[in-house]
Amino acid sequence: MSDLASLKPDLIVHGTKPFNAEPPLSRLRAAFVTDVADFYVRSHGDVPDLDRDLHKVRVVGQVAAPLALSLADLQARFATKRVAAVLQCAGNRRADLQAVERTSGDAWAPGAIGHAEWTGVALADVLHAAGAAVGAGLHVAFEGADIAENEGAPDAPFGVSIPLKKALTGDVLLAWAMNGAALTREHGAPLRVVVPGYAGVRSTKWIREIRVQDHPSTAFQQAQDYLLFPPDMRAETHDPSRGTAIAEMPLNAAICEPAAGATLPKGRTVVRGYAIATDRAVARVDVSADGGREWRQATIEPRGNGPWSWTFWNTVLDITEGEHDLVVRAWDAAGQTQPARPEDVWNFKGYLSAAWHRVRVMAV
Ligand SMILES: Nc1nc2c(c(=O)[nH]1)N[C@H]1C(S)=C(S)[C@@H](COP(=O)(O)O)O[C@H]1N2
Ligand SMILES: [Mo]
Repeated sequence: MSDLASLKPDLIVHGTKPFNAEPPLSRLRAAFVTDVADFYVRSHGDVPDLDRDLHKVRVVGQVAAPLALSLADLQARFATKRVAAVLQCAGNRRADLQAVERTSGDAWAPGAIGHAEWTGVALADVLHAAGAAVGAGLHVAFEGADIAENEGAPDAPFGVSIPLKKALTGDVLLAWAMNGAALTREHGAPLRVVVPGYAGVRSTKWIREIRVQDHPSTAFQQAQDYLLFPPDMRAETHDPSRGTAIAEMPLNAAICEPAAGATLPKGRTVVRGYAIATDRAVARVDVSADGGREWRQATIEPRGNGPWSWTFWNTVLDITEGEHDLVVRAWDAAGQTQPARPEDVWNFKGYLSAAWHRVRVMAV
């Protein structure tokens, strides 16, 4: 694992085995397309070592013609497609929920997110070539070549699923490159799934099997782990039937600069961050310098956003001497905004942490 840490020397490491790490927020905000070196890593087990030429992905289940495709087969048989998309962990910003009450999982700051240009083929094209069944209740299950370490359950191959309807949208990719370069091992080499708009967990790395079936994946990640639970549920009373499988990510925003706990000179202070509304547009970003009593509107930076990109925003606040709670909240094109308090969205697994983001600073 030390090799991964050395490839990503600036990341904040949550765990080394498996390697789980996120960039400091100033680095995350430094580029609209996140450098691979600054892109968070979230793995559930050891990184498998797959041969780029020999590895094949199987397409099976409710298909007329099962396939086994190497990377070269995919590149030769299907049109190459590029999609700019944010990938974010369902546990992004868990630290804010953890501050309310203990949750299971790593206390991610707002850096378990990144925006990349993915190159691959449309999963829809591959499913069509396999003669996949079509039907409203069908699902596409993904299995990785890694063995996930499952809390309270035996280790098993990583597995998740998405509805067939989502798989056929054309923007779901089998990707072999990130920002124009071959995927690195920790990001899923030689091939991964990218499901724009969905929690990162659905974007299966080291993909080895794609199965069309009439039910969601029964693997641990899908059936038991990545579920949003009501607030009364605890690890001891864990009942998967009371959870909702996490798919689309909620509206969210974070202040990347200044950093939490920073001491700054009083006066004009540049505040910068990101916002994301899944497939809706971010319509407005409000920033407060007094804990959320008064708000001003940040400037939304025009970047030629694709539908799955994030939004960068900035503003300048005039900050007086003393301690200040800087706060951000975004609004989407449907006029919805984020919940004010992490208390209101707390869940014991610490997922979908999307309350107003607060950063306490001291001006001198
Ligand atoms: N095979 C496999 N795919 C996986 C995972 C994994 O552990 N194994 N982790 C998932 C989770 S929870 C996230 S958030 C993203 C992280 O992708 P990244 O490490 O490339 O940032 O990969 C997803 N795909
Ligand atoms: Mo994740």
